[in-house]
Amino acid sequence: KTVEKGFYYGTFPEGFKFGTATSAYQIEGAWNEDGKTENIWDRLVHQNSAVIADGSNGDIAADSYHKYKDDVKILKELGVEFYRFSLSWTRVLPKGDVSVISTEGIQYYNDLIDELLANGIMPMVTIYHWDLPQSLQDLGGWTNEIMAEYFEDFARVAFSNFGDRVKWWITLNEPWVQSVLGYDFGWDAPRLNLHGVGGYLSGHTMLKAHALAFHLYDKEFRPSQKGKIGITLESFWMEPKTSDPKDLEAAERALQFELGWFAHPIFSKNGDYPPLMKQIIGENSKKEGLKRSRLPSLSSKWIELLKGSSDFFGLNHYTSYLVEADENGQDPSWRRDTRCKTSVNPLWPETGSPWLKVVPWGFRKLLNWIKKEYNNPDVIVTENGVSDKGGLADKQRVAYITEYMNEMLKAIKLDGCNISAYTCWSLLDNFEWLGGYTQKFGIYSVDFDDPERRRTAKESAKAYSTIIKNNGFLKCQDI
Ligand code: PNW
Repeated sequence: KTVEKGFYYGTFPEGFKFGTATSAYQIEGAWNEDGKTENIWDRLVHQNSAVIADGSNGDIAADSYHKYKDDVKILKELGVEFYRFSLSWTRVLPKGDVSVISTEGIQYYNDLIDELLANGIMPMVTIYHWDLPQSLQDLGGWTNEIMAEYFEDFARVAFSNFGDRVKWWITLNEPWVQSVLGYDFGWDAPRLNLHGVGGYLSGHTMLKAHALAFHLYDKEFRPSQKGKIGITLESFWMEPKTSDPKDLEAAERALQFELGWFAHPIFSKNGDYPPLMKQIIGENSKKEGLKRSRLPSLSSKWIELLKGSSDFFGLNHYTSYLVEADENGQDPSWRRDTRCKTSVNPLWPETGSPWLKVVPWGFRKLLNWIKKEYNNPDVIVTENGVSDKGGLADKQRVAYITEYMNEMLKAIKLDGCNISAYTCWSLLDNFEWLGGYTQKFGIYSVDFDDPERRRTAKESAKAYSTIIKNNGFLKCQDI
């Protein structure tokens, strides 16, 4: 029997790849060293430390700027095939634009990439993971469409300096989080509460930025460098709260407003924003007496540029929500436009992050939704993981990784989903944005009181290592 008590015993398809991930601001530190200048997170933590759970910042973080060799050592020990990290924009381009290219910044990433390759680990590079140069934020940040071109310029610097060795590129990490949490809710940097408008403008620019970088790579770099390039989107699974058709529709709406917003223009057959979003935001805008929709429209030129502009579907997934139809949120706002209320089942186990409950089966449902909605694209899971409050005996993380990976295996073997890689978030305990250092996501702990920032394997690192070694779940394995 392959499935026993809901657990699938078996292995991942041949060639399936395992990795782990971090992002620049969360681990590098050295915030103002060697010419690096201020980005939007530097600005937020220095000006408004009260909004960070422990008043902390990423000034030193895990100090990976100096300790990258330690990072590669543990990656090797883990046995992962690839490492996903991101580039710090202001470390490479201190002015935000290409008038100055930092030799030290380029050197740092060259050293890291070379160290990885020397140890047989493939680099997977995210060009942008939320740390916009403050100088560009001063021009309006992602609400200003010109940002798409600044991003394209930055991407060109990345491809031409690192593309001889980097064969796996991710343009943007989670444009939904950057747009909604950064420009609509007013939580994350740049912490603008431009509800109902700013998030959609930001998302619009981020989509264009992605398309420009994709086509730049495709035309000018792919022929010689022969790598892959895609985008990473995040999504909760949205489970209808009841079987009332109203709640079924609400759950579908919630998925379209989070994942569909960015996935539909890129991965659907017709392209453009999801019809549901266009219709609802258009109607709401009209009711509000506006002359045009708060959701900008994509011209046919951009619809064509966006369609199919990703070699793979990068997916970050952590948890699920229960969804019911409701009118709530500030008027106007992204939340209100969704006409949904989200909640959780009190039986879902809690973790170190208030928004994250353990719901492994939601992962399989989400993977199946993507398969159906976007014609079974090649999915690369670019993040999945869980937080706790710390400690090396992280039993909950071992269970989380095991169960989520098992649901992913079922999606592959039983449902025919196309999934070719899995990335565990995160390699290290790090600066968890507004959560500071109070929410630990690492499979390695970092001693933040130790100037050496010593890294120590947690039980989950060993468990993940075993899954990788076995390429899945063997019957005899003690789980
Ligand atoms: C990811 N949410 O984002 C990020 O890519 C990582 O940088 C981060 O450390 C990790 O998750 C853990 O939080 C998310 O509240 C953050 O909806 C928050 C949400 C979703 C994704």
